[in-house]
Parts: sequence; C-alpha cells; structure tokens
Amino acid sequence: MAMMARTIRNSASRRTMMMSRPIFGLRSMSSWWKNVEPAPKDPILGVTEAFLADPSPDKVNVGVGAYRDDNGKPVVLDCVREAERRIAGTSFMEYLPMGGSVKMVEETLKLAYGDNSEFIKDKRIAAVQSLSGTGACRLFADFQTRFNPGSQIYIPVPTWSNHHNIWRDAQVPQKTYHYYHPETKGLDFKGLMDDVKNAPEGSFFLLHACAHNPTGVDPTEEQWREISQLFKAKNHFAFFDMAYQGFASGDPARDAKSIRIFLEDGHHIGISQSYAKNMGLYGQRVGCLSVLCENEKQAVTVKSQLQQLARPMYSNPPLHGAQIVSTILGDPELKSLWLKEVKIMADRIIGMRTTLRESLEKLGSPLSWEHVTKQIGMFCYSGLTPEQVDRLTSEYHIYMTRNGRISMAGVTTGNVGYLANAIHEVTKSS
Ligand code: PLA
Repeated sequence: MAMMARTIRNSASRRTMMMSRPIFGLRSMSSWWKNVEPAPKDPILGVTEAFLADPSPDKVNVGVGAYRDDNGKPVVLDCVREAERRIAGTSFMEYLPMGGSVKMVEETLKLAYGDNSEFIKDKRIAAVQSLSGTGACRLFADFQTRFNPGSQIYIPVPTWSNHHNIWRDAQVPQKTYHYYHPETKGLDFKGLMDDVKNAPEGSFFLLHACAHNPTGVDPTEEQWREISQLFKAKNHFAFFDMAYQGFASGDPARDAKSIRIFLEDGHHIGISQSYAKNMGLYGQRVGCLSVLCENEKQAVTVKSQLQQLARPMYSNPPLHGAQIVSTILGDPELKSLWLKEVKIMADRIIGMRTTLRESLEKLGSPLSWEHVTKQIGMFCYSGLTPEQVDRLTSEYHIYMTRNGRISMAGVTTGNVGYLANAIHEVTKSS
C-alpha cells in the first residue's frame, strides 16, 4: 500500500516535472512578463473605452476633447478636404528629415511668434515637427533632462493629466503651482504669483498658453503681463503648451497673446503647438516644438540636439498631416478658410455653453452655473464631484472624466437637454 502510494506520488511528480520542463521553451516564454501588473486606466482615454463598450442608445461622450458638429459627428474641415485634394496627385511617400517638414514648421512658427516676428527673421528659433502636442511636450521634457539634469518642472494644479506622465517618464521631478480657485471657480492669481515668487531662481514652469485644460480659466492680459514680469525677476523659464490655439477666442492670433507678451519682455521660451484640435487633425499627429535661443548659432545647435533625441525614438515624424498643414497655411485662400472654420468651431462651443447654463437654470437648479459661460475653450470644469460623475455614467450613460470636466465640444443641440437634466438630477440635493 505504502509502495503503491509512493509509486503514484513518484509518477505524479514525474508528470509535474515533465510538465514543468521547458518543452519547446513554452514555460520560460510565458514567465518573461509575470511581474507585469496591469496599468491603471488613463483618466481621459479610458473614458472613451468605457463609452465605446456601452450599448445604450442614449449614451453621450463628453470625455475626450474631440470636436463634434451639432449632429455629434466628427468633423473634417473643408480646408483640410481641399488640401487633401491638392496633395492627392503627388503620392509622396519619402521620409521627412528628422526635424520634419521645414515648410510646415516655418508656417507653424508664424502662428505662435507672429507673421513678422524678428525672431523668425533672425533665425533664433530651434524648431522641429513633433508628434502632435504630446510629442512636443515629451521631446522638450527629454531635452530639459538631458541638458539641464536635476532641474524640476512646475506644473499647474490642476492640469491635463498627461503632463504628469510626460515629465515623469522623462525623469524630471515635478513641483506644482496654484492655479485654480475651487470656490470662485476662477484663477487663484495670488496663489500662482506666490508660487512663482517662492520657486528657486531659474525654475522651469509649464504654462497653458490659452484655453487652460481642464479648467477653462485663463489669466487676463494684465495678469499675463504681471506673470511675465515676475518670471523675469526670477529668471524662470516658461514652457508654453498651446494645444488649443483658436479655441479660446476663435482667433489664433488673439489666443497667442500670452506668448507675445513673454516675447515682448525678452524671455527665451519654449512652445508646444498642436494641430489636433484647431485643424481637426487628431490622428495625423502634427505639431511643433520650438525653443527660442540667443542667436542663430545656438538655434542650429539646439535643433541638432532635438533631432538627435527624435532619431532613436521615432526617427522622423509623419508626412501626410504635415503636408496638409503646409498646404493650408501656405495658401492665403485656404488659410482664411481655416480661420473661418476655427471660428465656427469655437462659436458652436460658446453657444452650447449658453444653452447648457440656461437649461440648468430653467430646470430650477439651486446651484450657480455662471462658470459654464465664463470659462473658455473646449472644456467646462463643472464642479461635479467624482461621485456625481459616477452617477451620470451609471444612471444616464453620460461619460466624462471624474474630475467633473465636460468636453463642451461633445455637447450638441440634440443632447444638451438630456445632459442638463441628468446634471440637475445628480446635483439638486447638494
Ligand atoms: N496639451 C494639452 C493641454 C492637451 O489638452 C492635449 C490633448 C495635448 C497637449 C495633446 O494633444 P495632441 O497630442 O493630440 O496634440 N488633450 C485631450 C486629448 C484633447 C488627450 O488627453 O490626449 C484631452 O481630452 O484632454
């Protein structure tokens, strides 16, 4: 009996041994990644995933900042269609240079620095085409850590969630500065200025050039002037993330005011630009990183290093979107069509702000919704709590980020009433 048991045990352990032997290398292959834990869901793009998985016909996505027309459909701008028609015959499939399309970059710099910028004329700007705004921020963060190791970045509270990921992955330590005042639902100007003052001389600051994400709250022109003066006194470096040029006022030149003020004051700044939103080129990944240098020689050197950072990461940026942008901006007629279309997008959002606020007021909401129309750009920082957002999703199939940010670009005549009613239901007892 004991022998039999031993035999069974032995054959069982032989079987286990055989199974655990790395036949065809299977076991060792499957164990390579056993320590990998699932990544947390992205707070913005995770919302889109959940929205897509919801079969409800009532569902509404006001999560990601992607513009929709009044029928809730994604938009291809007429200027983009025309540019595509013009470049269609060329079938150009070559690599772009490491720094991207020179023509696209030239046109893009004019939007940020001004058509007649002396810095462009003097060739003082090191600039490369980037993988949209995210790529521009990441390239800058990598540049910062390579050539200013040990430096930190000051990031506003709150900010676009991916800013934290970008500078974290580039190994740049992060500090925060005050920006938003929850009670006034406006700018915490005093907190901001105190933090700028108290930061060590020569610190790096990330600033949203316009249409701050997620709050929709921007400093006034006068406040920008004061911020710029204080940056000067403290010798801080300003890095502007300009992902929404045109979406704040409807006019790209006006939205670059913050940058122009810093330029007038003689700052050497960095800028991230993106065509995702203002040209609707989300998936084309077209953007630009620029760094204003002391002189042409330094700009050439800095550009060579930016290219050197790009080369082992993605070698060179994509071509098609860059061709669309340079075709539009290089042709006065197409450019003015683009400016008209940017204004149409911005105005539709402004109109929806008014309708959303009025609808909530008509429903007899006991809360103030003044901030819905006061804030600007693509987002409304509604003040909804994470629990209220969860209720909107579970009871009404309305999807938004848990910080209460509503992408106004997803609000339409067709869904604004439904949205207002749901917001009223989850907030009326608070
Ligand atoms: N900077 C800010 C402040 C942004 O809000 C976004 C996009 C980007 C940069 C990057 O955009 P790009 O790389 O596509 O040019 N923010 C979106 C999308 C619209 C996202 O999270 O990626 C948002 O919903 O917040």
